[in-house]
Amino acid sequence: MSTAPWNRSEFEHELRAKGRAYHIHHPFNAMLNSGRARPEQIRGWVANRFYYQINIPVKDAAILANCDDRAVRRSWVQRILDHDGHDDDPGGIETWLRLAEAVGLRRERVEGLMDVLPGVRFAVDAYVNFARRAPWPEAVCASLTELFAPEIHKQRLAGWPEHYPWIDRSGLAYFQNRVSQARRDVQFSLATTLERFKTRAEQDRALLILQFKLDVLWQMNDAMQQHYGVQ
Ligand code: AHQ
Repeated sequence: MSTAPWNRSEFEHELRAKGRAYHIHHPFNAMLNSGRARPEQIRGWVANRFYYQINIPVKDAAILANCDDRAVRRSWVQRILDHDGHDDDPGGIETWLRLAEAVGLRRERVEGLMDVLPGVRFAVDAYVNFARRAPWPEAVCASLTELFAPEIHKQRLAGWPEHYPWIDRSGLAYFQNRVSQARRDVQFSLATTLERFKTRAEQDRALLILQFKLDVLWQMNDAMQQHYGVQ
């Protein structure tokens, strides 16, 4: 087996090839985005994904705390602002709560995390704890599942208004915001990963890290499918 490192485009190709395990292909997500979900399944998904959303800035703050590179911190700090909000931008967490209201959930119930399933909680906590302990470039690499995120957000924006006319369209603003934010975020995290994972052993490690994060997202869907069913 070759031990020579991949060149930049080969390494990027290997990272992008992991997309076949992205949760866009999970049966629960396929049900959501093909219009087959019942309102209580959508409400369950929104309430459980809220736990992921509120932990993203916590995860990103862990990366900042571990990062000794000022230029990287200057770029990465934007991710916290995107979710927590700043100035007159309410941020992604508030926008997710507006999605929750649009699907018929009460804010207090969602913020109280009453519906968060054990499998969702454990998967999200595994991601945050990984970011706390891993060298910051490894946690940057884990965020590369967002290579595949614009597609899943565009699927929701294209399909939900027709499939779920009972959801006020303004509630979908989160997905609209993430299409451009994910594209911007991934530019930085991909360049950083291609730059910092140089030997073939490091590149193989990067693929394992990306698989771990793909498993986090997949497990969240497994837990929701088991609890809410899929038809
Ligand atoms: O809304 C999402 C988000 O803000 C992020 C941050 C990023 C990370 O740092 O790991 N990953 C991510 C993702 C978001 N939405 C998911 C979805 O399916 O709506 C996709 C997810 C990702 O691909 O990692």
